[in-house]
Amino acid sequence: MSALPPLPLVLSTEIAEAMARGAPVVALESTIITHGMPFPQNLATARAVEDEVRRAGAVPATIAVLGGTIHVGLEPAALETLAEAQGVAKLSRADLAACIATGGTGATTVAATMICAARAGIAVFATGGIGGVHKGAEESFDISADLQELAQTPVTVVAAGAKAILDLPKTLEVLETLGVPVIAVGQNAFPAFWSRDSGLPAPLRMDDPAAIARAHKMRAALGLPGGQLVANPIPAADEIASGALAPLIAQTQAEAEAQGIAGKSVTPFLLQRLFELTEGRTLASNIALVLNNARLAARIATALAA
Ligand code: PSU
Ligand code: MN
Repeated sequence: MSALPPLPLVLSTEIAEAMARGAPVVALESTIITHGMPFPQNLATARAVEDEVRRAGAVPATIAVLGGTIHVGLEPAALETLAEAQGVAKLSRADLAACIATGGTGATTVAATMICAARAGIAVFATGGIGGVHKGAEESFDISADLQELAQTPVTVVAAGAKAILDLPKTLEVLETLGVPVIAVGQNAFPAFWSRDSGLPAPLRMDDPAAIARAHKMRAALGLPGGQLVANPIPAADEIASGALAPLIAQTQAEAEAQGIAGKSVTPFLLQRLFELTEGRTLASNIALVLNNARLAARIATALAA
């Protein structure tokens, strides 16, 4: 085989500077912007999350592939273009190299953002909720590549648990099988994205960001690949009681099946339908929990950098 091509990865000026002085940096994904929220709330949220990371003393690095180059840290104009664009590709582990090789543009999921963050030397990443094992996976085999990525790539991901549209017991089982630490913060229960309590105990609990940072380093010292899932419950004021959502989740699930929605389209379809059915309440909660995760991720990144 001939020599490997150089990886087209550029850091924004702000991120390059931050990395050079060892400042805490928090990676942010772009699929939540292009596929997870409607315009214009997606753009407002992306900006607010960056501001929240800054206020908490770290530097935000939103990641996307633009014209065949991985961008770590998006200029404001690029963020705006991405938020307004239609039909942007959703990139996971399987799509990333092909998109770059063909000069394409795409938004990175949790899995792809972890890969790009790790290549850029960023260890902490904040998002809303990770992908997981879908309900009915015993038939559909729909299990997000995010779970495998947590097993392989050394990034600590702060999320409000996994989305309640998923089969949470199976998601926790797969994470255990893959050896991914699942760490609840401030409570014993595993959170369920829009609700604080999934009714399932989290395998681990750590309330101190510095302890989470030490555990991240200890995995590296042990020579273990992979990252950690930090499960940060949505603030109480912003949660939607799980009982209220369950019938709507069942309804959207049935609609997805009836319409033959499969593969990458499943998660965006379910999120969009729940947003419609709750008249925007799921979106308001989603925004609140991402901001909350950005704050915690900044504290973990700060402890790691110290
Ligand atoms: N969290 C959100 N909204 C989202 C997602 C996560 O609050 O839109 C995205 C993430 O990018 C995650 C992806 O990686 O959904 C999971 O998609 P899939 O189930 O197809 O792997
Ligand atoms: Mn899937």
